Amino acid sequence: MSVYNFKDVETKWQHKWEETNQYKTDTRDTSKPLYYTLEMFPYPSGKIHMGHVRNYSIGDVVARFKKMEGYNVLHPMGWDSFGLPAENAAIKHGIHPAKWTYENIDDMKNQLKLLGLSYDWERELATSNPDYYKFTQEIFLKFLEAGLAYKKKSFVNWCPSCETVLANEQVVGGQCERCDAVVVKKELEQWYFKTTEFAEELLNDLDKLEGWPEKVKTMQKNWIGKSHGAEIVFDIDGSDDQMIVYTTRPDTVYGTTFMALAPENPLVKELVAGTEYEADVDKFVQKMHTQTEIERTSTDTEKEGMFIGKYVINPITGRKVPLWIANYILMDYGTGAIMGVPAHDDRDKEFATKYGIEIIDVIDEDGKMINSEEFNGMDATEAQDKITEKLAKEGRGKKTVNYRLRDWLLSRQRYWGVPIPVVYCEDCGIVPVDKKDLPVLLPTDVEFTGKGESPLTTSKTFVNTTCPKCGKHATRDVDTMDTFVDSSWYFLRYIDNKNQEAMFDSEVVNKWMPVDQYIGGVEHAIMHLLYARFFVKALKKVGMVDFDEPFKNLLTQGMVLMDGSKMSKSKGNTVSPIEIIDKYGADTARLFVLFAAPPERDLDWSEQGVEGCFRFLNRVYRLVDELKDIAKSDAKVNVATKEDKAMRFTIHSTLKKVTDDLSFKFGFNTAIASLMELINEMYKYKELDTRNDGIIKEGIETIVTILAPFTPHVGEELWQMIGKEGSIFDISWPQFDESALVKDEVEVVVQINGKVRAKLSVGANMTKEEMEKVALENDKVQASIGDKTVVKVIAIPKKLINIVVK
Ligand code: ANZ
Ligand code: ZN
Repeated sequence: MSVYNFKDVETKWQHKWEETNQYKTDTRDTSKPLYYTLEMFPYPSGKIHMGHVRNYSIGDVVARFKKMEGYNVLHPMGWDSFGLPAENAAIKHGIHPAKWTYENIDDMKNQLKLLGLSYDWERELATSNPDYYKFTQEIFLKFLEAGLAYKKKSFVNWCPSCETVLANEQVVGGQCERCDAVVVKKELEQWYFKTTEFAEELLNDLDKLEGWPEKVKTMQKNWIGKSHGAEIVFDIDGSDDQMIVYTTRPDTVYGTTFMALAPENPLVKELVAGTEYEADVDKFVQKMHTQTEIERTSTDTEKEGMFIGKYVINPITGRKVPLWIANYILMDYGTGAIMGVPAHDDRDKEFATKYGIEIIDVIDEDGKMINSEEFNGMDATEAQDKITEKLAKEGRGKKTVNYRLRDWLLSRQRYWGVPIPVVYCEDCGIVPVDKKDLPVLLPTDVEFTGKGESPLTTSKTFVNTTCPKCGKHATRDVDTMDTFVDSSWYFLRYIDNKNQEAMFDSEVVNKWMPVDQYIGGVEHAIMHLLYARFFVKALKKVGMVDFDEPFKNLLTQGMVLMDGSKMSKSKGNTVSPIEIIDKYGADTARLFVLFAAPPERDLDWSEQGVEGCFRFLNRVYRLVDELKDIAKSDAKVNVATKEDKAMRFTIHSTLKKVTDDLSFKFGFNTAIASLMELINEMYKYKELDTRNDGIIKEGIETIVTILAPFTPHVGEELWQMIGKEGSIFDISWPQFDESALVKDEVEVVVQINGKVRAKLSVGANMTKEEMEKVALENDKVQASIGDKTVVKVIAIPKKLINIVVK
């Protein structure tokens, strides 16, 4: 008898898999159907956490099951290895970001390997490697050429005390996260990707994504934020300037009692130049720079504004109303200007009430127009169109749609990211670097002071270069790309990661994409998933791919909770996966995260739960160990007794259920639960004197096969223990035996004069005559008949026996 020694078992099989290259995938082999399963790649923080264990265990079951189902499975892993933490480590501890990153990758890779995941490590990539970011730069150039990348002035958060640019997340309540100084805005020229060009497609194609959770699609939909409305043109009194507003409510135009501009609207400067309002407006605009957009538009934030000395003429009524600037008007939404209708807009009402501005109702409680001249009495919904038409006729407005989605600001004033491959030449302006000169390498002679606009400006070797067009002196862009750029195309590179000539072979990529199953955290519902969708659409536009969407099916797994709250470093309530693996083994850790909750739900961590899984694996191990000789024999299935029949029924119905659970839904927990029942039945069956060795053999083989995708090391070990050669993951997923699922006995109803009087269990193949006989002999039936006379008996096989009495 041997005992389950998980350490030996796991080391043994991990080595074996590596030796035999068990998980290597040839992406050019299209002889089998293709299946691409992918888990979101991690940021190399240095340590895996339970969220990773859960994410990757789910993906691993999918990969192993699909492989056994006969697919050529692609299941890669890599590193999202550019980003701020590496740079912060450099500032804090003086370690170079590259050293910090690559050491973390090594550590984390070793930890991941302990989990026994079926990755093809030959496809590993790291976005910070020049042979990856070379192509990130190439994509940037393609987008630039196609007009999908452009440069524009915009504001960044600047901490005057740290003298550095801050990411939005580093600004808390208008203050610097590090030193509490008030953050100001600084205007810089920055690069954008034109995500808005695909706003409509990004919205409409959500309907095609049937394999995505509704909640994620709704979040994206809201983020894109399409609205229908009108643009209305107002004249500014005593000025040649006009003011265009975007409104979703043209029906309320008669109720306009003030107009307002975003403080940053360039029109503001122009209008107040040289007036008594100039100084105060300037102050107000400065103040606005200490509030984030979210704060400015939050309903909790007090509305603030000032009159700027001008009046605006309502194109439909001819009425003059005062022009204000207001904190809640954003520059980059609509036209950066509004018509204020306090009677029907809450924000406007709050503003008007505070500043004593008039309020005019233009719609009554029944939704009918009032105070609106010729439109009075009309339904407001109808008036929306009618008023827009009237304005359009006079050249004063038009129907429009508007999106909340903005273009993607990708410049970051950071070091540890992809250099933007353009140079600035005094004569030629912005000049793209030649493709043959890629990658533009990140220099290493950079100082990490935590100060200044962009660390790359401190490199002596990087900044100065020559213009690819005219050969004269030029300077490089000193910003790097947002790391979301890196993660927007990594799934394409995996398919052809060794390609040095091209980012990928489009022909192969077109065959494998879209990813069949993508798995990751719901925190990526908007940014990453939307950016990746944009990338695919943009790459299609520049002719690199022929599909529209990156991810066919998406699973967003729930969080791992500890006593009901999220496990997190800051809460100090984390459980180290490595400690768990050390104590119970990777198979137990995997089994627990798969068994404790359905994948899309949050999971409560419980050490008892882990112990339970460990005991279960021991129980399976003992069972197989005890019965291994029978399993090795060539015993044949022979169904002689009721118990034989029942055992086979359990074996095959479990197989059927698990196959269903794995094929059509992520029913890992229910699959494991039914496997546990099968094992209980097996424990009972083996004790019978009449047990059949063929059925035992069949049962053991089925148990080991079902278990293998969940706990692959134990799976392999038990497979070998019962005398099988080669890896269990090279066999085909077994088919259940339909005939074993046919029951011998069926339940039939006995009716007397139409009323149900008894239920009987009878042989499924009984004839009508046999059924009649059994029914009439039954005690209950006899009692019901009493002294009445049986007139007629009608039997319907497998269903019922109807007895007519008088
Ligand atoms: C007049 C009006 C009357 C409005 C009314 C609403 C209700 P959604 O639906 O989110 O697209 N708006 C327009 N541009 C703005 C900007 N740059 N900053 C802040 N608010 C802006 O919102 C469209 C509405 O938001 C527009 O319709 C406008 O106010 C305001 F009873 O115009 B409305
Ligand atoms: Zn030049």
